[in-house]
Amino acid sequence: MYAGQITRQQHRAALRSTTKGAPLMADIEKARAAFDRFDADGDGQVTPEEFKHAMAEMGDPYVTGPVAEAVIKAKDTDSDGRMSFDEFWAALQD
Ligand SMILES: [Ca+2]
Ligand SMILES: [Ca+2]
Repeated sequence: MYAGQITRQQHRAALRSTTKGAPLMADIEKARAAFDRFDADGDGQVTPEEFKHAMAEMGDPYVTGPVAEAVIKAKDTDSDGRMSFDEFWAALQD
């Protein structure tokens, strides 16, 4: 029965590592790469201006200033007018 206890613990540990809340490392790296593409000056915050430029470079010139602002505002949970990686990541989890 000692072995059974160990198995139960291992089982619980395995469950923990695959819970929905625990993102895969590859997902974070992918999100980080996407975020870095927006964050042109690399300060860890994406401004509406940076977002607009990035979208234009990716072939979408129709994202105007007000549109970019609305997109950033929708993800900007601490309302500082810019999107941090945490806010970007949270938006991806929806
Ligand atoms: Ca920036
Ligand atoms: Ca923010």
